[in-house]
Amino acid sequence: MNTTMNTTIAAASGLVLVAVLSACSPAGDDTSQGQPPATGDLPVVDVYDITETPSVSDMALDITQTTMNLGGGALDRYLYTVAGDDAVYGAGRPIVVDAGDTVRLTASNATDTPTNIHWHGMNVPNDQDGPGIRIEPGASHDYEFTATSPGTYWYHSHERPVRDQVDEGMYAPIIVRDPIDASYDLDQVLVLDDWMVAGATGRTEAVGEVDTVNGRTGDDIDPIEITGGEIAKLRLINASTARTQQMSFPVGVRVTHTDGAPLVEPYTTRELAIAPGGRYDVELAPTGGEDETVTITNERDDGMVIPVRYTAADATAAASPFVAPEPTPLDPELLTRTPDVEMTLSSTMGSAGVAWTINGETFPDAETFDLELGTTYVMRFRNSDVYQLDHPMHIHGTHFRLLTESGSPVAEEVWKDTVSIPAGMYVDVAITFDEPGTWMAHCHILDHEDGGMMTTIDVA
Ligand SMILES: [Cu+2]
Repeated sequence: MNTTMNTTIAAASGLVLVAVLSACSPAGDDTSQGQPPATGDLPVVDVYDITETPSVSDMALDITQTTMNLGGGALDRYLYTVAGDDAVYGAGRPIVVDAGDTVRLTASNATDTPTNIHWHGMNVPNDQDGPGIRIEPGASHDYEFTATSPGTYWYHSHERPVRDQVDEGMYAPIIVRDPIDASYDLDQVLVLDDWMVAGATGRTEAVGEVDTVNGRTGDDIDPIEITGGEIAKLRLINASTARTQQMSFPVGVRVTHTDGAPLVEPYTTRELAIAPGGRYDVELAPTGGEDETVTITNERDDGMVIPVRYTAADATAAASPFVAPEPTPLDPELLTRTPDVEMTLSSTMGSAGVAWTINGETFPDAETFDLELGTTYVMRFRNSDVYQLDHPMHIHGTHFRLLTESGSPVAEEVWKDTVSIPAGMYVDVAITFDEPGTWMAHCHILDHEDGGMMTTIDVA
């Protein structure tokens, strides 16, 4: 694996040239009269292109209900938005701040259901984390915390049933910028999701049939525009409540961050499997002598297609501004230690449908854990689910380091807040909490979380 700072990614030769789109009309603002706004009618300004977006740390957020056209159907959904703002945020209002900023946000609940906000992946004080707060309809709540670590995060409801709230749109990106991010020619957030417009396609989970990128679908998905010699930072967020997004890139992209955490050893790939709740930051720096439009796609034949419009230039590939962190020493004892905490993930058929369990019980009856502040523990997630489903486990309040997968050491230093536990496998992680409080641990397939696959870790 290449660790040189200025590694660049050249376009693979032999790329199939997709017809270059000419005279492409911008996303229209000619809303059909009498119809709810279609996602294609969202403003021409791409609010998820944050290259020039100023950092704003004091803000008001309205949690609203609205109707949109999506994939040919009218969709009732929730929306994180701003009162009086003309922009329609198809994937919620992005928050963009600088590392070290104190975020002050007043969230007003204009929906008819209680809700709250969880800052997924962000190390915030326990009383700001979300699950312990309830914002009643018509009420508001002030959140305040310091955005300590730069990275790609998202914020979403953690009010049960969490699946209903998140699946129907109670989420948005929150980006904590590193000063070096200003060196990218393009800084683009890509929120991936699927929506149930006609109905669910999943067996036991809410899997929608309409795939979206930043709340748009089909031909309405904004293209990524890039010229030879430029370098883009793409921040991929999987907001799907149940589906792992299997992303394919037209050229190699360089992965710099997992779940907001910088990689000691960035790597180049053309495939990324992003579990629900997970994020990857990648760099795209194509070169080549001909204009062409290629696509970033997911695994579905009729899924998301993100056009990449490449303009040729007589330029060498751009150097990456990314600076990899120094490796964190790993105590080898952690690799062989009997786990301090073990969570066995499974499911049983109960009278009310499938019960999703941790150590044989469902939340709030599942085994809880008492851990000491600042102590490093080995935590094992064992997937014994008879349904042979992967379970992406998310821990609040900290990141953890991957140690082993079914006993095999993870070769690279990787930190995550959400890790997919493949069916029949077990994954050991090293975890240290630096903030006291009661923290949630749960599957981020939110049907499973609501169905019981959640517990708490008390840190003192
Ligand atoms: Cu699960």
